[in-house]
Amino acid sequence: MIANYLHQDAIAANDHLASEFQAYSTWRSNLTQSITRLSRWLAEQDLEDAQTGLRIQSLTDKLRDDKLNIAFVAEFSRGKSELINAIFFAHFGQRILPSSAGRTTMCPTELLYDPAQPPSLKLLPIETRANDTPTQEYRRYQDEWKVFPLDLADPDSIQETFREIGKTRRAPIEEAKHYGLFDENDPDQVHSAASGTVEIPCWRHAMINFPHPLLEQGLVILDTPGLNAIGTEPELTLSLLPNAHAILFILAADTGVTKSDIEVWRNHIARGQSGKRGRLVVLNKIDGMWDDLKSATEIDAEISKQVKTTADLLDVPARHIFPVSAQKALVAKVHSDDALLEKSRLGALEQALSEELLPGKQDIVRGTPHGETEDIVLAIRSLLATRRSSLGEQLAELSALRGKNQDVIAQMMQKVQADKQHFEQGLVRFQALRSVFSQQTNKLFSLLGRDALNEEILRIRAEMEKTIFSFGSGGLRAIMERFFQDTNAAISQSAEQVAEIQAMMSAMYQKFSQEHGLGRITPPPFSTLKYHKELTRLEKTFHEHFNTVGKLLTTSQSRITRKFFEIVASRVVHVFDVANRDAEHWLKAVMSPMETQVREHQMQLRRRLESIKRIHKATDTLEDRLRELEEIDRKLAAQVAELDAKLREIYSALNTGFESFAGGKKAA
Ligand SMILES: Nc1nc2c(ncn2[C@@H]2O[C@H](COP(=O)(O)OP(=O)(O)OP(=O)(O)O)[C@@H](O)[C@H]2O)c(=O)[nH]1
Ligand SMILES: [Mg+2]
Repeated sequence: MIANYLHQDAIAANDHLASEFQAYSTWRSNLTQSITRLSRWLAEQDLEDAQTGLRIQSLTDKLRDDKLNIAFVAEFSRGKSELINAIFFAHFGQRILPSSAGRTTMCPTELLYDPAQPPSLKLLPIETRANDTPTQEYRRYQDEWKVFPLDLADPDSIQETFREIGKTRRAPIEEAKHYGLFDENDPDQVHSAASGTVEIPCWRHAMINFPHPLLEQGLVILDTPGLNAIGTEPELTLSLLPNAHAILFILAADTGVTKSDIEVWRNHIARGQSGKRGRLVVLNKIDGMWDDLKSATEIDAEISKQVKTTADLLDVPARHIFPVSAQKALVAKVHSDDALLEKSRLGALEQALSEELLPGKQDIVRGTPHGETEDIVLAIRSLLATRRSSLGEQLAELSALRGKNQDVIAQMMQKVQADKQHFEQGLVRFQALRSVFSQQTNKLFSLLGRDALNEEILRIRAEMEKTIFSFGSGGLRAIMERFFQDTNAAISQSAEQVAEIQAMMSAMYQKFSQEHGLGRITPPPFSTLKYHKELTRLEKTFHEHFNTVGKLLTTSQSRITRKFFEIVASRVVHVFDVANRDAEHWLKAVMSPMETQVREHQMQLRRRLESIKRIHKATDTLEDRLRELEEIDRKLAAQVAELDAKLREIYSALNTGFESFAGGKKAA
């Protein structure tokens, strides 16, 4: 029975999100195919060097692993889990994610699908919070997770297994403090800990591997526990939420906008650096306002009024707020009750979600293949152009020999030989340049490398340890400021190094083009701005953290601050890793066209010399040789035309998607 649910057809035809997602996946796979065709053709034509091959490979890998992240964020009990059930899992005919009054979801829960793994629920024990290792790191160590297999043929057992996510236990106060889960300044917590124990979640993070059609296509759903709780993983704020392509913030009509809702909104969502794109506000539980004694118009007016109030409180336009009833929508979908589904207003939210999410995501995804394929094609085209132009020179040279005597031919031979020698002298300079280049590259990598950064992190850790009992945030704040200054400085210095390499290569390109007629190439630009930006963002989060904890730190706040630092540090390491990889690619892109051109030029000189020698010795007739060269030129011209056609094909794959999205929107 379940097998049916997993099938595409099981998704209601009017499900906007599903159909838009399908269009997006098709777009992505068409694009991948056209890039693969280019790569195959280049290989057939013997035009694909190792670097081009790698670039195309990493491009298609990226397109295949492309994920789309949606996060559901709110205070507890606003209906996050119920809304996920209604939007994504209604076709199961029951409530898949546990949803109930009070705190239900006790740890961040990711739903995704990796076909390489069997369907399962994986849980990371809360005890792992005793050390400062971020959850992200634990993803690499599978044996730290407790795995529950899922029997897809049995929804009841799945439901039962998922209840594990909400498990809690009572732990001694000391233990809870150790995990950063107890705050002695919170009167509620102190009150409930009268017995010397407190209730803590059993798990720190949950991952659900589940073959849902949307998850199969790369959707990742993040359900979060009520976010304003002590012990919220800093990782949510620092990496999971900023990486989400869309965030749904959920309020409940029965509670209205409470003080803690506003805190969650401010701390986790509104401050998002990348504009307000993909942020949707949901006003859930509007069914509480349905009243048989009132007319539909009266009810609508009341809902509109609450939407308006909410919009004012959050400072967002009213049209960005979607009143729904998640619970009634789930019931309606399960019982195929169209009237109720309409009344639940879930359709409008689903449509907005797909319109916000997919085109925005498509824009991001589109950027890379566009630039990359254009670069690759340009490099190959310039290679072909060099071949053609030197062929042209050869043709002109040989044509000029028509009707000339042996002496003239001999003179010509000497001239080509002289050219060859001159170029070989130039090559000595090229080799010298290469060795300077590799020295400069080493300098660049020592600035961006892990070693220096790791040392810095160790140093900061030790300094934090020293200040931890001074109970003031001032010392820690100063330490963190230093950390960000140092890391920013390393990036700035690497930018200077990059500029030096760039200037040197430009000069070399210019010289080779003037002296030996090689094609003019401008080394591609390299900007370090995005790394600075990411560091600034991390630093800002840290400042906000200090602002919320205040001047005096309790021991548990110090502990949290330390954990916070570990997450920030691991993000900074990530920034440096990315910078390293980018720099490596850039260096290749700077050096390899030069290498290719030099190699080509050398080959052409050899061929030129060879053909004149043959004519000189009368082994070939001049006319035969000219015809041969003309034939080669025709083939080159055909290659250029074919290459351009392949690029056009990729462009059209890139753009077709856009039209189909626009069409989808109109149809919806
Ligand atoms: N009347 C009504 N109740 C709802 C609606 N959506 C959710 N609920 C109820 O609200 C309660 C909380 O829902 P959950 O889905 O568990 O809320 P949550 O935001 O996931 O809460 P936590 O997991 O505790 O953070 C449950 O009892 C739901 O049945 C709705 O649209 N209308
Ligand atoms: Mg929940």
